[in-house]
Amino acid sequence: MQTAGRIVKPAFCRFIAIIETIMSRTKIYEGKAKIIYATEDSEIVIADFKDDATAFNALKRGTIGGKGKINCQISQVLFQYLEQCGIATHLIDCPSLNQMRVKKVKILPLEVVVRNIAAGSLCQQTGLPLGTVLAQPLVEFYYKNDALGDPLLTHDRLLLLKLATTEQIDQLQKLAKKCDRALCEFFSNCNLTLVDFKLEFGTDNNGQLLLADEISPDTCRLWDNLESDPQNRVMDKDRFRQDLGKVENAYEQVLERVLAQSNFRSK
Ligand code: ADP
Ligand code: AIR
Ligand code: ASP
Repeated sequence: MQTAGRIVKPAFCRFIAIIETIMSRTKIYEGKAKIIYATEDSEIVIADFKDDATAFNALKRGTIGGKGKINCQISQVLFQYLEQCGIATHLIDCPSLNQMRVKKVKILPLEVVVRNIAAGSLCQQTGLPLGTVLAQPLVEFYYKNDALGDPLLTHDRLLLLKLATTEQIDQLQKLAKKCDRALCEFFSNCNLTLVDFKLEFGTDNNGQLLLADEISPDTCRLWDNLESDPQNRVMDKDRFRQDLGKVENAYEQVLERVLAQSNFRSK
């Protein structure tokens, strides 16, 4: 019996350990740019940043070498900075260069876009010339729904679809503008202009609204202040969208400047 116990116990423990490892790495969701894994704590998930790149609602697909590690590090610095500015985010820490431990949230199916300068779909849909400086930041809500092509929402459509209450819309607008002010200042110190960007928010188990997902060259338009050429100045996913080349270089350059700025701020 004793011999059997000695044999059974370690084998059983190994079995439990394997199950625990598998459980702790259960893939909850795989998206276009990240994989979300469960952890042993039901309130925490791991966001694994991939090198995969898509554009135009995944009509265009490719790979940007090193993007996962770059976007994860940039997002970490920016979330830490926004926390210092009083904005609650989902960030906990980064166990590796392309993995972020975050508070699990229920994502609001909204893409909150803030624009400082006309570019992208704003130009296509309104005819405003590229580069027009907006008198004040424009906050827009898009329905986060790939099947529908992420359509632009009006205030009344948000209410109609019960995507947010009037109070939540107001709160999200204020938060988005606060993020914009803080990020414009941060990027300006990196010699980058924040043209526009997309945010995602979610609610945690206590119902608290947290800034989630990522903030990176995949989700921001960033123009290099040291470049006047309209193509050379592009430092974000537009290089991939528009086949401008040197995509990896641009992402690496943004990371370098963001890290330099974060080191400067922490001194
Ligand atoms: P997509 O779903 O658009 O393809 P990603 O590939 O970036 O995007 O996948 C990451 C998914 O994880 C997104 O759907 C995003 O809304 C979601 N997400 C981001 N942060 C959290 C979080 N803290 N908790 C749960 N889900 C999150
Ligand atoms: N964005 C919107 N959906 C996904 C992303 N990444 C970001 C773009 C751009 C901003 O939102 O990267 O910074 C506005 O995009 P658009 O296409 O509406 O002009
Ligand atoms: N994120 C969307 C996509 O991957 C839109 C874009 O970035 O162009 O298709």
